[in-house]
Amino acid sequence: MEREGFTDVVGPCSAQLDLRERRAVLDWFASTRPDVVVLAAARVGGIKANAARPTEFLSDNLRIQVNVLDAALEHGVERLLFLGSSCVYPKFADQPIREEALLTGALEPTNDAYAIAKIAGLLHVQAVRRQHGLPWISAMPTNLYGPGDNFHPEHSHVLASLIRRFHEARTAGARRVVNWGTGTPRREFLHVDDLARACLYLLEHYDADGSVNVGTGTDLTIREAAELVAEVVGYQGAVEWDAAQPDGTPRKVLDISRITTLGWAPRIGLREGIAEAYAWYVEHRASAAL
Ligand code: GFB
Repeated sequence: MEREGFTDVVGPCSAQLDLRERRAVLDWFASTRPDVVVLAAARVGGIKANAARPTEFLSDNLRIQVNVLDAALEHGVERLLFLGSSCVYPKFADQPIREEALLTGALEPTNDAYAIAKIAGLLHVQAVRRQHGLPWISAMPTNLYGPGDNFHPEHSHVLASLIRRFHEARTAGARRVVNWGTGTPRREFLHVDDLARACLYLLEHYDADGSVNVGTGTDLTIREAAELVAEVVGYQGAVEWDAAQPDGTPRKVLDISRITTLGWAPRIGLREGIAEAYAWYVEHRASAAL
C-alpha cells in the first residue's frame, strides 16, 4: 500500500494488538479511528494445523472477526474489506468454483471449523451492509504463498512446507523426501502481492453484497507443485508420497470471472513467485524456521 502512495497505513501485529481481546480492539479503534479497514488477520495454517486445532481455528477467528467488525461499526468505519478463504465452498463444489456455490453443500472436514468461522464473517459483513447501509465488502482468496509465509514443518501450507523440505534435503545431501498425501489433489496458488493488489482494486472498484473470488483461475496437482519447488530449490533426489497423510479436498480452483470483469488480473507467475518465496526463506531462515 505504501508503494502505491498511501501514507497513513497502520497494521499492528498480534503482539501489539491481540484482536481476540474485545476491550483492546475497541480501545484501538477509539484512539486510531481508521477510515478504511482490511481484515486480513486470522489464525491460519495448513491442512494439519486446521485438522489438529479446530477449537482454536473456530474460536480465535470468530472472536477476531466479531471484535473487529463490531468496533468498525461502532466507530463508523466507512469502507471495510473482509478476507475469507476458498475453503468456505463445499468440498465437492462444481469447478471452477463460482461465488454462488457458497452454502450449497457440505464442507471439507479437515478445515470445516475455519470455514465456518469465515462464513460467519461473510454473513456479518452482509448483515452490516443490509442493516446499516455501509459499503463493506468481502473477498475469497485461494491458497496464498510468498515472502513472509509461515515455514513451520507441521503447520505451514503446502508450498512453504515443500520449500523448506526440499531446501533442507538439498543442503543435507538427502537422497529422498517424503511429502504428505497422494500428490493427486489439485490446488490453485496466488502470490500474496497479487492478493494485496486485488484488495486495493476491490476497495476502489467494488461495492456489492456478494463476495469476490481472488485467484489465478488455474491449478495444478500437488505432485506438479512439488516438481516445480524441487526445480527452483535445486533438489534432485527422489520424491515419495505418504498416502497415510491427509489429501484434503480433491480440487478447489476458483472462477475468477467476477474480479477479472472488474478489470483486475494476477501478475506473478507461479515459478517466479516460488523463486521469490524461496529467496525470502533462505534470507530469513533463522527466524522463519522457528
Ligand atoms: O496447503 P495445504 O496445507 O492445505 O495442503 P489445503 C494442500 C495439499 O498439499 C494437501 C498436500 O493435499 C496436502 O496433502 N501436501 C503435501 C502438503 N505435502 C505437504 C506438506 O508438507 N505440507 C502441507 N501443508 N501439505 C488449506 C486449509 O487446505 O487451505 C486452510 O487447511 C486454508 O484452512 C487453505 O483454507 C487455503 O489447501 O488442503
